[in-house]
Amino acid sequence: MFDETYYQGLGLGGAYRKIMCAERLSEADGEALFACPDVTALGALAHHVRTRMHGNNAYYVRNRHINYSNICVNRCRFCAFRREADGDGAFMLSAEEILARVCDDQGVPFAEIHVVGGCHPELRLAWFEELFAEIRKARPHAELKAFTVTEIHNLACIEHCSTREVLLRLRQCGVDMLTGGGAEIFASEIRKCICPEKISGDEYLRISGEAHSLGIASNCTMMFGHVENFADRVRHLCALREQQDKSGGFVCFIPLPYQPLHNPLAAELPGLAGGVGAGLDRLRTIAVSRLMLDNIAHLKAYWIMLGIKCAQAALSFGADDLDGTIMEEHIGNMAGAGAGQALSRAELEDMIRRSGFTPVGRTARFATLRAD
Ligand code: V47
Repeated sequence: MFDETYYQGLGLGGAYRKIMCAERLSEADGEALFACPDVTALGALAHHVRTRMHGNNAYYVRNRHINYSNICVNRCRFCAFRREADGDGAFMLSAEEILARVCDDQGVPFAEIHVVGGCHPELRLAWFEELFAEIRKARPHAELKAFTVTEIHNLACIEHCSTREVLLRLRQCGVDMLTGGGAEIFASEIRKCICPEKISGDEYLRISGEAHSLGIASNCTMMFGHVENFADRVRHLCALREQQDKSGGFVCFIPLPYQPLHNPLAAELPGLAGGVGAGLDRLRTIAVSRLMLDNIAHLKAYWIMLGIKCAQAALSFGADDLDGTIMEEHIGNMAGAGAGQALSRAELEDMIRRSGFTPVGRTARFATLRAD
């Protein structure tokens, strides 16, 4: 068993004492945790914290992902999904096709509808307003999670208005929350390398805070395992924590392991991601994230990008959520994530039970649902 002496021997005595007293960890603590060679010792600490927060519960959601288009003006170098408007494989769903997906639920409405695409050069906000109003009409009880803050910024540019105005209009037509994508790694020198045209980390945080101030919740992410180092990850986590202190609307943090297929970043930097130790790096990152993010309630083990076995293990390394049924996923799958596109509710519950946890259904904003 791991006791205080064991953590002292690892140089983590200070962090151990803070964690046991539920005190905030410093940036230096975060770096020391990442440097720890014993991933199971980190996992034990993260599991202690996750159990203190959520008991034995592990959450999942009956959800439907919808990617309305892959046409995107940003040319992020890690992205296998995006296309130029006239490029091979570019697509744009019609409102009818989107509504058909929302309603394709075998009579049991999805608890969450998750809608994202690229930063389309022309699509107007009015098109989405009409679409979201239709979705609301068709499935009034589903929670609607739409857009990354990057898309919010893009819509503001197209409409020549402020991001606040875009958010107000989306709130008006029934958007409950924003998705967490687009954060990548906040450090500007990393963004210059992996997503030079995307909004800055400061802008990601500013728009998230603005949404929170309007009562629109959001998730947040970190894409890791590419050109960043541990210090970059710790600073990213601390920036999210600082924003959460100010605006309080982040519901869930999602660590996204970089998928290296069919995107230029890996082609230019061979040896990236997926190599020896990648699985342990995922578990280590999940554990340290749980320990650093003391003010964000939930941590999602996104099975699409982690893989099913790693997502199950992650529940014992600090994660309390598996995401959901998904039904259709392109962003991870096109970049080589091989876990598949959909899981049934029974499969998710089975995964959770076999990992030693109690499955609890939830909505997008983590309102828990009665078992039936
Ligand atoms: O914004 C893109 C990332 C995000 C790759 O909010 C990649 O509940 C790894 O944000 N390797 C989309 N990551 C996914 C996302 C998400 C997923 C599930 C739930 C929620 C939520 C959000 O994936 C993108 C980008 O940050 N991404 N390409 C890649 N090759």
